Amino acid sequence: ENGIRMIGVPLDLGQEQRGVDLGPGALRYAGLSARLSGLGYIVEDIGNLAVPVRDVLGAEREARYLPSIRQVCETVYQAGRSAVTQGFMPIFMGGDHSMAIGSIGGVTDEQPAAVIWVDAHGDFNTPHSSPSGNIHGMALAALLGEGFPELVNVGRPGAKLHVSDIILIGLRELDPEEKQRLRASGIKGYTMRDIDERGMAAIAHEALGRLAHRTRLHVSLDLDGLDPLEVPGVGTTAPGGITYREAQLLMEIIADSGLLRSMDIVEINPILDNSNRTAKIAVELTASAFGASIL
Ligand code: LYS
Repeated sequence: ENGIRMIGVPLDLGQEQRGVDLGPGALRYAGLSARLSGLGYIVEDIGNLAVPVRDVLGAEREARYLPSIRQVCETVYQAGRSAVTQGFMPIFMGGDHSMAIGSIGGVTDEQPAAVIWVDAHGDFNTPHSSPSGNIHGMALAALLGEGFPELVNVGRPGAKLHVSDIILIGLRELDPEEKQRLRASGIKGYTMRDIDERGMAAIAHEALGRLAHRTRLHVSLDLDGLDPLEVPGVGTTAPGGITYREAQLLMEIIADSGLLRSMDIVEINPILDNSNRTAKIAVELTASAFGASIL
């Protein structure tokens, strides 16, 4: 595949903060398309998928917007599946992280893929374990077959990933029950302590080694995995995150693997940002993941 397809998903229903629906525009204004075509890719941007506007969904609020999120994830799934079938590498521009239920489902429709999930959080809550009820904190659990059946069964019935297909990097903020669930799951997660002690290069190489049973890699990049001092434009900040340099190194090592086939860029909230800095950094990280190098 030498074509990249950009897919906007202005979904903000998985959490409470307004503004994350503006993420796709922020990435476009930061020059994502031009940056990738400058690397030699054919890039097409299919615009934004249809997402219901929160302001007209009053009655769904009690249900945490579950019906609408399910519907959007179905649409994202089909867009991801079509992109892969047509030989494109999709980049899903969020939107909040609940979108990944559709994107990762869609790109694994025909063939399995491994996933590197960069995040401060585990997104491993179920409706029972979640203290907030926000569905963006349940996305990974749904992909592994747990939680709302409406989300587990998006696109095709059941889990979309095996425990061994997924690696979390950047963890530092887990809810009490979520922490227990994650430990019991057997999912490999690298915490900030791991990164501090061992360095990002060692962790990136080890993570890719653990995922070597798959020939295709999806990166799910939640910008809150980075340090909020560097990327202030996110809704659920946690201090002490991945530095810009560490994130660049991770993306460059991912590029070296030659396995990257699809990506999510989620949780950018331009309203909370300084002059679109977060989207600009996201564009640079995406370029590195797709092969940009300094020299
Ligand atoms: N763990 C928290 C929750 O479930 C935060 C999730 C943040 C996801 N970006 O609400």
